[in-house]
Amino acid sequence: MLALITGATSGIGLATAQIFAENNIDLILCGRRTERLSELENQLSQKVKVKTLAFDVRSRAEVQKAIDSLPKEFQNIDILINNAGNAHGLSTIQEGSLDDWDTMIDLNIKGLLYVTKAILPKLMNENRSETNKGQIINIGSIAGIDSYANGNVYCATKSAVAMLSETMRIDLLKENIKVSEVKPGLVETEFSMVRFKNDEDRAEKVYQNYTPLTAQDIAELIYFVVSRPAHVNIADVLILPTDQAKSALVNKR
Ligand code: NDP
Ligand code: 8X3
Repeated sequence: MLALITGATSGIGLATAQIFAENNIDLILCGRRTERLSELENQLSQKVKVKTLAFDVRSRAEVQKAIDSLPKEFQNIDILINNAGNAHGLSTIQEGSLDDWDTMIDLNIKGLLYVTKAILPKLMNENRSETNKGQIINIGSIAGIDSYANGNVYCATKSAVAMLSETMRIDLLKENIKVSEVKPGLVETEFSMVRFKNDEDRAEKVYQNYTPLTAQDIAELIYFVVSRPAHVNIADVLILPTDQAKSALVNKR
């Protein structure tokens, strides 16, 4: 089995790369931070075959060039984890930054589409049989189904991921490809550092006084989803910290 993971340099993508390697899944690891990609390659290539690709998912040209550069042994991709994504800013619609909005739309929606489009010819491999399904897992969010104050554009991008996951499942029904969406609640990663533009105090507060999910929790779920038998598709999962009931309802002590 060979998986391509976007956003493998931190958080959920990194934890997923590690759990896949422990379970003998070869890896194509993507992100922009090349040093982190090299470190990961050194670490995980002790266990499985690893290829790294540094590109910005917002650039159609970079995405296509990176995928076209894959050597023959990394062409037959079985699993695509569309994980690269972030929130940028947390403001009302009247105060939000157009640059942040562009970044989120380009990253969370268009980036997911560019990568999917470039990988699909490889997933729709003619050697696929009824027992050898391809699989796409899109990382959405509770934010895509449950809005919160100041979440506007981030929530909208994750809502788009939810609808794209459903419609991709319809379009790929006859192609032997499963499509799943995993929607996490609050997970402690670099997500809030990115959202708050490296304001450490603000980022830390997001995860204080309750127990958030870890990236490992999400990676374990993703591995569960990819390790089901061919006839089972875990199509849509919401995973929350026990201390969270809705986007904006957290049992803080
Ligand atoms: P992190 O900030 O830890 O990881 C984000 C990853 O995305 C990094 O590997 C980063 O790599 C990559 N990335 C960001 N921008 C780009 C870009 N332009 N091109 C290519 N790669 C990019 O956050 P998480 O692990 O938490 O987030 C992963 C996914 O989970 C996202 O889709 C997020 O929306 C979703 N999610 C997160 C939740 C949370 O509470 N943390 C909850 C629900 C969903 P690099 O910078 O090297 O490019
Ligand atoms: C990330 C979780 O609540 O910050 O999708 O939107 S939240």
